[in-house]
Amino acid sequence: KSRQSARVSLLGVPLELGAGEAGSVMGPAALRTAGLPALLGELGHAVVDHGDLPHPAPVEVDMAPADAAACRNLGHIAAWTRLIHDHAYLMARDGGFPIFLGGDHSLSIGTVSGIARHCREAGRELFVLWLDAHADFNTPATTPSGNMHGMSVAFACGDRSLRPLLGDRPFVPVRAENVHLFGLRSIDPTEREAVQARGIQVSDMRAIDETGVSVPLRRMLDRIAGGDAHLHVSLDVDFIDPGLAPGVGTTVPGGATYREAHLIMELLHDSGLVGSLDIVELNPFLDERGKSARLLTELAGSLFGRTIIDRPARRIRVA
Ligand code: HAR
Ligand code: MN
Ligand code: MN
Ligand code: MN
Repeated sequence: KSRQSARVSLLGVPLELGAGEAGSVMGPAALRTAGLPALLGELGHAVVDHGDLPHPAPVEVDMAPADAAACRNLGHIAAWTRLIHDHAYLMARDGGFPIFLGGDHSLSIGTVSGIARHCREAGRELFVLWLDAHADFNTPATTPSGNMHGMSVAFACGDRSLRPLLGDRPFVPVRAENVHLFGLRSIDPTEREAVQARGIQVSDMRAIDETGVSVPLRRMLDRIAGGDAHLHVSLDVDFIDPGLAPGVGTTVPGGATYREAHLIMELLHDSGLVGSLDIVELNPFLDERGKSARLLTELAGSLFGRTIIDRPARRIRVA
């Protein structure tokens, strides 16, 4: 848990084949260059950097032919998924706080499933906070692009057509009502139907404009607190407004402001509920002088206890 001094395990996932545009393969290197490991160390955490995963050879995937044809780079993504899942599972079981440095968002197919598998063994309920402009709830049958980074949440919630990505590893679904899409402002019509039908929690930018980020976030944290829970945070760079974080292939106007993004991290830190983190979609090729990598590093700092000034823990009642 992030509240006190943590044992943090960093794993670079230089993956870009799930995205429509090349460049996020350089994401882990940019986050290290921006000083993320050093910052967490300065904040008093014990940081172990496991380096980057090696690029695996593609595998055969036992998927229905029409579905397989709809997925770009399927054999590669399946190989990455299995490798990432194995590492995420072991890192979570090891008891530290795993941070996955991406890499495009298809890496979360592996991280969330690996962590879900550990949580089931540990008897812990898994919640997922998906900080993203997008829903990532497409399936092979609905994807408009074939890009598998747009399918990670559908996989986590149990879409059967994507199940073969994991091969013979045990699949543990995340309960749809435990998934919170936060910052949403770009969703395909078929995704919208599916998200609503499944009962996924959504705080779109309209809701955030009306109440700020703290009301819906505190509501989620209040729901989680008390039980034996693990909160996984998946931070897609395009959650943040493109003016602040241009280093991503899929910018969408109207994203989170600088302080909204920091406040989320500060509230998450104070909750002590977060157990793992993905930082994904950073594309250094599109960044402006390291601006996005630096902001992500700062945000990780806020999640790991960097504060402006000390303050007593205070619960604000939400409506
Ligand atoms: N919904 C579109 C698709 O599936 C765009 C998805 C873009 N995804 C990301 N990750 N950038 O959030 O192709
Ligand atoms: Mn390892
Ligand atoms: Mn995403
Ligand atoms: Mn996105």
